Order: sequence, then structure tokens, then C-alpha cells
Amino acid sequence: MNTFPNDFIWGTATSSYQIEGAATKNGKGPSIWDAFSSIPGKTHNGETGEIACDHYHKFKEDIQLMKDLGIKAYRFSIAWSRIMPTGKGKINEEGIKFYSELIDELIKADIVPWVTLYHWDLPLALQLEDDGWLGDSISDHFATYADLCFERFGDRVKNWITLNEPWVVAILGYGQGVFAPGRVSTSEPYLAGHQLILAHAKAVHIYRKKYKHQKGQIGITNNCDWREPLTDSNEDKEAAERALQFFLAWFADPIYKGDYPETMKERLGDRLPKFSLEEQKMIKGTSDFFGLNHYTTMYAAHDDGSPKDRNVYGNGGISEDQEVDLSLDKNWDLTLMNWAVVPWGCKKMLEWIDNRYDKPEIYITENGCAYADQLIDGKVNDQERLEFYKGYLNACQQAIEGGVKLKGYFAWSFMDNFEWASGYDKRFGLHYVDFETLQRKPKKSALWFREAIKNNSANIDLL
Ligand code: PNW
Repeated sequence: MNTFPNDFIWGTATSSYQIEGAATKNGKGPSIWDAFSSIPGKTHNGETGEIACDHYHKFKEDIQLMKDLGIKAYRFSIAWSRIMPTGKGKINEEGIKFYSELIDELIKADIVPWVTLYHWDLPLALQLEDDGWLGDSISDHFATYADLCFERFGDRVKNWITLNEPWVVAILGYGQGVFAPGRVSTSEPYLAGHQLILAHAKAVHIYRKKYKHQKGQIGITNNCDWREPLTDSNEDKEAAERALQFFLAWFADPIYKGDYPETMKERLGDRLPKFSLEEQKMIKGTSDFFGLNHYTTMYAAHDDGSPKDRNVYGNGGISEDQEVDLSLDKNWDLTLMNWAVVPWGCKKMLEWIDNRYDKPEIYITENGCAYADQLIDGKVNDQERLEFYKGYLNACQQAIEGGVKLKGYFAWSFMDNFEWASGYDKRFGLHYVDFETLQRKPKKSALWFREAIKNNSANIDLL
């Protein structure tokens, strides 16, 4: 039987706004997601994260379920405005207490905490007062907030992720406007991206300078889907490569190489801000590991300029800037997000990163799928999700055999939760959540995942 390396880390992931609820409890300040989701029309059925899975009150029960699942690590995020209600200045000790207890409970259960500092729920005050990710004070505010987290939690937390998916923040938040703060622009995404990179780098410098004795590791999580050339033509191969550079190298090149990719500089001109030489030096080398969120694959072709029926949510960014035309194979199975299930794309993605960034240690910090799961006779028979995990984890195993340094894998998500603008019927969880009663229930895929962890292999069948 093919197995993963002995030290392979099996985990699951969540984020604060998607699961916690208690949006106004015990001193938490509002975030841009509280504000955005309260505007009629911005989310599916007007749903919000006000209660979500009520993890804030149910975290002990959730950690017991994690223990039952046998996971070694749990990735969650801290809501900035829960511990700093306006994003700067005053600290909310009640909020600190919540995360402190959560961390203690995880450690008691032998589960290693992986903490994301920013998973999109920016304190609303920072949006209003500092122009959010467009302002040039934001990176310093983020670094101060990160410092507080290292100080209060770093004795027990040894794995830090600064930002979750800056691409989504920039493109969906400042380009397409489908996520908070809901801005629509073709230039702001590149400005926001610039501040996000600076914020990440400043936080890492504080960690390395002030908290070296904590002996932890710190990195960033970027998302990227695979782009497969539609045909063998050089034009299409170049288009696919360009798409990957606008997607992932946008953020990873500054961090691993010191600057934006050439193709972005050429095509964007003055719309892409420049890093000073000092900033380049400050940014380069600021990730101890390569965090990757990977969900799907699309074909990429050179865009000949003809009108297209574009799929907005989840497309490749600002396509005019790239001259890339994305499409799907009609034989691919789609999840409820309309994301295609293509395990070999995951293997190619890992190999591309391995090659471009000189064999970094990679963690898949998210991979998973949404389906319209139903509880029938007390059970959720999510065979499609089981097959999804089996396929993607097998692809991971093959990548490792080929020499890719993939060190861990976090399933998205531990449980069904608030899927942002798509609300609650896009169910991504290994655990089913009844959003009326808030009861949790392991799905069939969770039972499979548990066996896979036990055997340290994805080549297993459920008995
Ligand atoms: C990620 N896209 O979001 C997030 O990190 C999670 O919070 C989220 O629940 C999960 O993936 C599933 O959506 C993404 O359009 C949202 O390409 C959109 C895209 C990618 C990732």
C-alpha cells in the first residue's frame, strides 16, 4: 500500500467568520464581513455569519469531534476585531480569552494549532478610517495586531499563517466586488495586493526579530487553481503559464524572488505599484513554508478577443490584463461551486510550485468540495466527497513520490459553514451541520478521512 511519509500532517481547516458566530458578543467589534453581509442582495438569501456554526460556544464539542477524526493539526483563524475591536489600540481581553482557551483545548486533545491571522474579516473601523487594504497605514496596523497574537498565543502556537488568499481579497473584494468590501475596479486589486504583501512581510519580520525564542514557523497561504493549456500550441502554453503567474506568482514571486513577475510588470504598467529596493529586500524570503489552497483546474487558451460568456465567481482574475480565455472540459465532474474535479491538476500545480520556487516545503492548507448534502435517516452519504478526497490525496501522494516536498494536507472544511457570498447551502464540511439545531454529524467522507489518517494512505476503501 502506498503511504505518506511518517511525519505527514493531516489536518482540517476553518475560518473565524465562517464558523464562530457570536458576531457582537463579549466586546467583539464589527468586521467588513458583518457589514457586507448585512446589505440585502450581497449574500445568498441575505445570510450572514452572525450565528454561523456557533463555534464560539461549541468549540469544546468541535474539538472532541476533531479528536474522534484523528487529525493531527487544526487550522483556524483569529477574528482581528474580536481581540482589537477597532483594529488598533484597545485590546479586548474577552476575545483573547476565547482564543487562548481554544488553543489550550486543542493542545489538551493532542491537536497542533495552525493559526491564520487574517482570513478576510477586517475590522470595519479600519475600512472606514484607513481605507482598508488600499490605505498605506494598513500594513503597520496588521503588523501590530500580529505582534499581539505572537505575544499572547506564541508560547503555544508554533505554526502561523499571516494571510489567507490575498488573491481573493484583491480580486473578489476590490475587483469584482462580490466579497467584502465590495469594491469594483480594474486598478484597485493591484493596489490592495501590494499592501497585502507589505503587511505579510512586516508581520514576519516582527515574528523573526521579537519571537525567535518561540521557535515557530511562519508563512503565507496563497490560492491557485491549475491552468492546463487548451491545446499544444505555443500560444496556449504561454497563456496557461501567464494565467498561473497572474494568479500565484503575483504574490509568491515577491516573497520568493523579491519582485512581481515580469509579465505582470509589462502588461500592467503603472497600474502595478513598484516595490523600492529596500522593500524588495524586506519581502524576499519571508515564508518558512509554501501554503497552498487548491480547489480546481481550468483550461487556458490565448484570448483572441471574441466575446465570452465569463463565469465571474472564481474566474482567473482580470482576464483582459492577461489575454487568457478559460474554459472547462465537458467531461469533468463539477461540484456545487461549479468547480471541476481534476485530481491530476493538483499534482501538476504542486510540481509547478516545486519547480518555480526551488523545492519549498509545501502545505496544502485547503482542498475540498461543496455538495448539497442531506441528512437521511441520521446519515450523510457523501460518496462524491469521499471520491474527491481519495482522488486529490492520491495525486498528492504521487507528487511526493516524484520528489515534491509536500508536508501536510488540511481538508476544507472541518464542518459545513458560512460559504461567504454563497451562504449556507454550499456545504464543504467533513461534518454535517444542521443550521436550525446546530447539531454536528460526521459524514461518510469523515469516516473515510479517519481511516486514511489511521493508515497514513489515501489508497483505502471503507469497509
Ligand atoms: C477559499 N475563487 O475561498 C477560502 O479560503 C475559504 O474561506 C472558502 O470557504 C473556500 O475557499 C471555499 O470557497 C475561495 O473564486 C473563494 O477562486 C473563491 C475562490 C477561491 C477560494
